[in-house]
Amino acid sequence: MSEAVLDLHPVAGRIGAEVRNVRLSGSLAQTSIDAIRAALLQYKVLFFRGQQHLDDADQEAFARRWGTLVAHPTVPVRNGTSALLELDSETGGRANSWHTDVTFDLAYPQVSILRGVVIPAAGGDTVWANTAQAYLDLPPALRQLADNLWALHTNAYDYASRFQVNAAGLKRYEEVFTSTIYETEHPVVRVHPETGERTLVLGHFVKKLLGYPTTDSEQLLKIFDSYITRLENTVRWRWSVGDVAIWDNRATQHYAINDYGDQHRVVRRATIAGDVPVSIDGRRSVARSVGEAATAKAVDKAVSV
Ligand SMILES: O=C(O)CCC(=O)C(=O)O
Ligand SMILES: [Fe+2]
Repeated sequence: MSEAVLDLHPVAGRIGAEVRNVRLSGSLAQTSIDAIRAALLQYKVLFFRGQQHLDDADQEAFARRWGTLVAHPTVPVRNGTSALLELDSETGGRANSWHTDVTFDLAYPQVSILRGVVIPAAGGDTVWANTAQAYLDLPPALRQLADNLWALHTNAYDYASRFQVNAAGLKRYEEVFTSTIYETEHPVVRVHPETGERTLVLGHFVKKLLGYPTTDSEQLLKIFDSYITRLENTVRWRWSVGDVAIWDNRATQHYAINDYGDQHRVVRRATIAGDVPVSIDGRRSVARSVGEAATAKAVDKAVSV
């Protein structure tokens, strides 16, 4: 069934659409799920207002319609749920850094489904960027360069240098989440398994570009990141309680704006298992090492999402 059955309202010019008149649930008709998936592939992120009827179990039941629900690899699931990740501003859950979810994992999630539970009176918007359009925006010579690049993604990096994490928060997460280190090599350009589009696979889990000295890698990454996050390539969502955002995690990055101070904000995420990325020349991503790292510092919830 085509997306024509959906009441679709594009939000920004290049990414994002609101879907009206749908009541999300685990028992939606398959034709509706198919139409929502088709719209998601086109718009990359979809927004549904007024879904206050969803509780945690309902969110998980809806998420299961998309595939296999997967828990975050290192952050404990929310109590009473099978796989929900809660981001609570009072316990450090502020993802104010551009990323694609869980790219330190080999087959990182295909789709994330986020529900607004407690939303500040002002602030706390989330922004998504279109990584397929960013690829197309590259000048041909840069595109050619990207086509041949691979990057090392990891959940272990010096996050304190990149985020405004206070000392108490840092210590708490180091104590609580000292855990498994993941390292994965992904192509910088992957072929989307459903649309065939080429998308850039970068974001804050990238440690470096393979084959380049660190300083060169940093400079090249800055160039590619600038194409991903330019404002024309993004959509910004002003949350209300009960809103649900669904994004194609293979074709987007996102950033949760941390501009709401001490106001409380809680969102809960379900993620759907993805597949191993494939480069344009048919090579699959490679997991370098997955194991216990006794001396490794834990990765905090805010920055490991
Ligand atoms: O807090 C948000 O709006 C987004 C957080 C995030 O990065 C995620 O849920 O994956
Ligand atoms: Fe995220």
